[in-house]
This record gives sequence, structure tokens and C-alpha cells, in this order.
Amino acid sequence: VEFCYNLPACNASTWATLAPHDCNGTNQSPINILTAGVMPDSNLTAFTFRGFNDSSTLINILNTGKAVQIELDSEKMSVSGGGLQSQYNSTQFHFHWGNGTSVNGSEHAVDGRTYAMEMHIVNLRTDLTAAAALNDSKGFAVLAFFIEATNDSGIPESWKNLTSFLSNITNIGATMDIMNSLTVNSLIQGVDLNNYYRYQGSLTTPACKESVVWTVFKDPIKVSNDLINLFSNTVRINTTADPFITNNNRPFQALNTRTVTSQLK
Ligand code: SG7
Ligand code: ZN
Repeated sequence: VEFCYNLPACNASTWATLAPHDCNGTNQSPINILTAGVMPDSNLTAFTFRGFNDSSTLINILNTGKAVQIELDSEKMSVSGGGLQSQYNSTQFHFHWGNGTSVNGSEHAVDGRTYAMEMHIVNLRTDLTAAAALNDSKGFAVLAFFIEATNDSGIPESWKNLTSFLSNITNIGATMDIMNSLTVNSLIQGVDLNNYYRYQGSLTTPACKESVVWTVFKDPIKVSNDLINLFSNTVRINTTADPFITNNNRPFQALNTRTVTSQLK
């Protein structure tokens, strides 16, 4: 499905006209999590993360024209526990960001608070193909991390390393091999992985399939402003002279009859 974000005649408000689509469904993502309505759930136990400390799981970095995406070796990286009913293999992670300002760019929010960026680790249920997962309400488990801008330039080192690759993937379709450069764990340092929200939602891009068990971690990853700004001023939606990818975050969607849960603390 061809879609865009913030062009005058092509943006998230027109996604519902793309067919076939679920973008006007009732279980859409992202949402603004209102903590007053969050229900504690004792089923939300600790996660088991496999391969998160293994730098050989990160295969390459890609400019999709919509985001920056890192392809993972799904045979080496997986997620289970955390109240998930099955095991999920990690396929890729990618980022959503704003236009260089420090407080807008995330997709989710907590009590109206947004962050500079959001990182999504996409995991596919082990017993499904990607195509089948789109039509199963629990086909994917996406792990969402807020990224908070700090003034402390050039930190953390893992992010300095990751963002150094962006200048090699300025055009759509460009990829760079990054195997053995860094680990996923090094990118999510400082986040309490036992502190998260859970709800049932959708992919945040067309066709917006309602096939995602969402986990939104409460603690943000802290990354310096200068490194965050590299996303919005390096990678382009197409080729040289086309605009940079900016504001690739979908607006909040209605919660409707859904409930957001979190573990007992
Ligand atoms: C981006 O967001 C891509 C998609 C992803 C989609 O468009 O990262 O990934 C691929 C492989 O095209 O869709 C199925 C899937 O991962 C939505 O992902 S998101 O809901 O986590 N933002
Ligand atoms: Zn995403």
C-alpha cells in the first residue's frame, strides 16, 4: 500500500481511503495512554529476551522511505513471557521521529506526554507466516520504547554508533551491512524492562491491520539531541533533492472499548 505522512495532499488523514485497509477500525494504534484508566494485571510477568545481547542478530540498516529499519536474524532473536501467550521471533526494529524538535515524534504518549522518538521492535509469532500474522489479533508483538532527548551531546555510545550509519542510507532502498557492530540491549540501556503497559492494537502504517499485542515500556531511552536530529536531517523519502523523512508518526487513535493494562508494582 502506498501511503505518506506529512505531504500536503498525502498524509495520515487520507489513509482510510486506501483500500483494502483497516485504518478506520476500532482497535487502532498508536494511543495516548491515560494512566487513570490503566488496570493492573498479575498475568504481566517478566519477559525472556533471547539474542538481545548478540551483535550478530543485527543484519543491515535500511531506508524504507518511511523509516529507518534494522533487519534482524529472526532465528537468533526472540521474545516470550511478559504475559504473551506464545513465543515471538524478532524480525526487525525501526524508528518514528519528528522534525528536529525535542518533544514530538513518538507515536504513543502517556497522559498526553510525547517524546522525541519511538523505537519499535517487531516480533512475529513463531507458528505463523508474516502474511498469516496480519489476520490474527495476536500475530505480532511489538515492543515500543520512548526516546527522550537530552542535552548531553553524543550519548549514549551505542546510539552514536547506530546514527553514524545514516549517512550511508540517505536514499530509499539503500542498505548497509552492520553485522557485529552493536547489540539491541546496548540501545535500550537504562529501561526497566519490568515496567510496561499492554494493550491490543494495530500496525501503525497502512493497511493498519489489527494484529498487534503492544508493549509500551514506561521508562524512556535517553539520547542526545544532536543524535536524534540526525534522523530528521539525513535520510530522504526518495532520492537526492526529495524531502527528508520527518514526522513519520501516526496521530493518536481512539481507545474505544479497549483497556490498557500494566503489571502490579
Ligand atoms: C513500517 O512500519 C515498517 C513495516 C511495519 C510497519 O512501515 O517497519 O515493516 C515492514 C517489514 O514493512 O510493518 C508488519 C510490519 O512490521 C508497521 O509497524 S509498526 O506498527 O511497528 N509501526
Ligand atoms: Zn513502528
